[in-house]
Amino acid sequence: MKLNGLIIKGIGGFYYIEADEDGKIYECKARGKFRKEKITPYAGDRVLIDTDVIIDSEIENTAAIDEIYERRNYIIRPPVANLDNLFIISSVKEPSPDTLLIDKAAAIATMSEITPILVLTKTDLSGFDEITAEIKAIYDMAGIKCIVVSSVTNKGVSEVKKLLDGKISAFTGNSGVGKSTLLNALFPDFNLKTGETSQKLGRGRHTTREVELHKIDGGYVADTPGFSTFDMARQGMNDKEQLIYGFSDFMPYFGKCRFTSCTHTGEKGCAIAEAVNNSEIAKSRYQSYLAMYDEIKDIKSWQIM
Ligand SMILES: Nc1nc2c(ncn2[C@@H]2O[C@H](COP(=O)(O)OP(=O)(O)OP(=O)(O)O)[C@@H](O)[C@H]2O)c(=O)[nH]1
Ligand SMILES: [Mg+2]
Ligand SMILES: [Zn+2]
Repeated sequence: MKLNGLIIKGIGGFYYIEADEDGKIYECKARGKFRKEKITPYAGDRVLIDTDVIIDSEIENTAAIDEIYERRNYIIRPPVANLDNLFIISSVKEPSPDTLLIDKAAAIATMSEITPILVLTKTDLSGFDEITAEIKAIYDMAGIKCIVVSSVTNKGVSEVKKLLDGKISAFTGNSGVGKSTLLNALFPDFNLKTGETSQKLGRGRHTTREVELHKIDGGYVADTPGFSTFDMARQGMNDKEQLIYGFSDFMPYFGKCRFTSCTHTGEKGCAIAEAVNNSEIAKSRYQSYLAMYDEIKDIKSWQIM
């Protein structure tokens, strides 16, 4: 029997697919043709499965993935397809917020037509009100929604929940920022494993091991493993001319520079640099653009995957 479904998670070459027709979870293998075509099935992919294929006689519902339907969008790290929202989770402490990292993730989302939403966690910890306000001001100005939360006091949690309902979303961010903890605060039934942050490293220890979509009110939300570094080549972003489209707050000034060839990296008469000087664009956003431009410019072809 052929069924349509959604990939919930993939581990070690096995994929778990929720079928539309019966809501059951099927354990699947992908057909060899995908490997030949270098297509990796992602969580969030819509697929056609063949339930007559038995991959393990010990397991009740098994199938093979026959077809992966065209993706609306996808990101490479974390590997997820067909997202509405990318929640960029950043903690005020352990690890400390990093605007370059936030801007990289926001740019990847924006370029893929996924809505980036910033969530500042651990704001119950004392002594971080100033940094919280500072970061919120940057993203309010950039037109990126910023929600201040605490999974301990539940502050802001219902605001996050409202944005999740009816949508497909993924949580991303450094290891230890509190992605799984926040998901547990939102949906106690998930019972996700959470970790301790290491005092020595000031960050988490990669407690979440794989991307998994969880069913919620009319939608899905994916917990993902944290990362410790975030480089542009690995995100498949290697075209410096395209980078500007990752910064929606720069768009009102785009095309208004003196030179049409302006790369906005210090040329005379750059409308974007001028907007930064006039405090119409946040300085840290522009600094991130420059750092990312520099990083992409130096990507060698062997780094592109
Ligand atoms: N005080 C405080 N601690 C928090 C909060 N959210 C998370 N933590 C703590 O931060 C640590 C890491 O939380 P996790 O939820 O495991 O972090 P994660 O982002 O899922 O990490 P990975 O799965 O490794 O990517 C745990 O010790 C949590 O208790 C919060 O809002 N306030
Ligand atoms: Mg986790
Ligand atoms: Zn310019």
